[in-house]
Amino acid sequence: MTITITAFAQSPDGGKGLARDSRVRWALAEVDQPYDVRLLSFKVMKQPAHLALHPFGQIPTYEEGDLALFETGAIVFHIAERHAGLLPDDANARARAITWMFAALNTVEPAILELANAKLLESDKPWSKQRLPLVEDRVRDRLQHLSARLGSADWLDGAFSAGDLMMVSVLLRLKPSGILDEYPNLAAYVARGEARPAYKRAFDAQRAVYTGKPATG
Ligand SMILES: N[C@@H](CCC(=O)N[C@@H](CS)C(=O)NCC(=O)O)C(=O)O
Repeated sequence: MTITITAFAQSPDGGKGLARDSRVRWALAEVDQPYDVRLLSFKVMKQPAHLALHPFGQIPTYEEGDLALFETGAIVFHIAERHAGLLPDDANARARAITWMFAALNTVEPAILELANAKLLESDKPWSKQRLPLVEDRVRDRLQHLSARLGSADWLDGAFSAGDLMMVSVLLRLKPSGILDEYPNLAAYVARGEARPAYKRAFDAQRAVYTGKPATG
């Protein structure tokens, strides 16, 4: 059955791989599933046809036959459940990998998004300079704990899993800030994720939207 995802026709990051379709593309590449991409303008994302797929008018969405999903956590989880390679077979290890997906999305990503918003949307506010260090320190707090848990391991819990895919995806947004480099094991962890052939395929596929090549995986 054909899988179709949605992505920005014009991503604010210009193809740096930070739009959240990238993590879905990465999951599909890891399990070797082809997919089509429907590119949407910001205007179309807020219109009824897309709102029927995504109640908040965002990307990405995922369609497969009569199944339509939104939220990258749910989408990557669905892909990982349906195809071997992203979740361990052992039930407890599987539950732990799923836990890391939630940790990435619920515990680490909010602090990182707050920092991105502080820089992008609040830099002209009179209180911005005072607030920024507080927001950065909240990110550091999360990274410090994550760094301590990862230690010298390659991945968060044994073999690479959907938990790592989600955590690396979330951490990637920090690269330009320099904060990630304060935690060399986390910087190396992200680099390991980016070095995976499936990540590279996904990155190139989202980048192709800007270089004029076909936007399919
Ligand atoms: N929690 C959602 C967040 C989705 C999200 O924020 N999508 C962004 C693109 S990365 C978007 O569509 N932004 C445009 C908007 O909100 O209008 C997920 O993980 O899927």
